[in-house]
Amino acid sequence: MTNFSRETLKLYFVAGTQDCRHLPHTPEQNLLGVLETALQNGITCYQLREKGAHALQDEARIRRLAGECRALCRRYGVPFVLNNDVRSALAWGADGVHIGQQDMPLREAANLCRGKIFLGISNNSLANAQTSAAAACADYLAAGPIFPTQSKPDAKAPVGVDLVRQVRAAGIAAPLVAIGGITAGTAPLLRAAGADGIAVISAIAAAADVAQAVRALAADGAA
Ligand code: TZP
Repeated sequence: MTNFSRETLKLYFVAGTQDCRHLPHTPEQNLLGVLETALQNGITCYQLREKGAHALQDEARIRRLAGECRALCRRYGVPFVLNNDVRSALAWGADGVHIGQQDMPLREAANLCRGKIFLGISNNSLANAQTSAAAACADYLAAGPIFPTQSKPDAKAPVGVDLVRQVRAAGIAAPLVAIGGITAGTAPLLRAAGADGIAVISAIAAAADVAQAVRALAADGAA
C-alpha cells in the first residue's frame, strides 16, 4: 500500500475534465496539462473527480484517462486517488479512493480498501465526522464545503472554518483536509483551525497561472 500520512493532505488537488473546460484542447489534454503543472509545483495528492453534466461519460475513456493521471502522478511521486468508486479504484491501481457518506456503507468500503489503498470520506457536519471516526475506517476525513463553491452544483450549505475547529475540539485526531471555496488567502485559516491540509478544485484548475497558484497555496503549507 502506498504510504499515506498527514503530509499527503497538505495541498490536495481535486479535478476532472469538467473543471478545465475553459482551456482550448481536448478534455483529456486540458486536464493532464493542468495536472502536470500542478505536480511540478508542489501538490501533495491528486484526486480524479470526473463528475457532473460536463464530465466524460464513456467508461473506457474515463478508465484511459485515469491510467494517464496515475502515470503522471507516479512520475512525481504523488498519490493518485479516484473519486467515488472503490472497486474501480482497486481495479485501476489507484493509491486511494475518496467517497461521500452515501456512496457505500463506510465499513464495506473500509473492508475493501484495508491493506490495499487508502480511504478518504467526506463530512459535512460534526455528526458525520463522529460517525466516520467511530467506524475507524477512514485514513482521512474531508470537511466541507467550508466556503461557497462553484465547482459542485449539488454542494450542501457552507459550514465555515468552524467545522474544522469542532472536529478537533471533539477530540477527533484523524488526518483532516478542508475543502470548498478555499484560496491561498483563506488556506491559513484552515490550517490554524487544525486541518492538516486543504483540498481545492478551482483555485488551481481555473487559475490563469496554474504554477503560480500552486506555489502560493503550497507556500502556506511550508510556513
Ligand atoms: N466537495 C465539497 S466542496 C467541493 C467538493 C468536491 C468542491 C470544491 O471545489 P472548489 O473549486 O475548491 O470550491
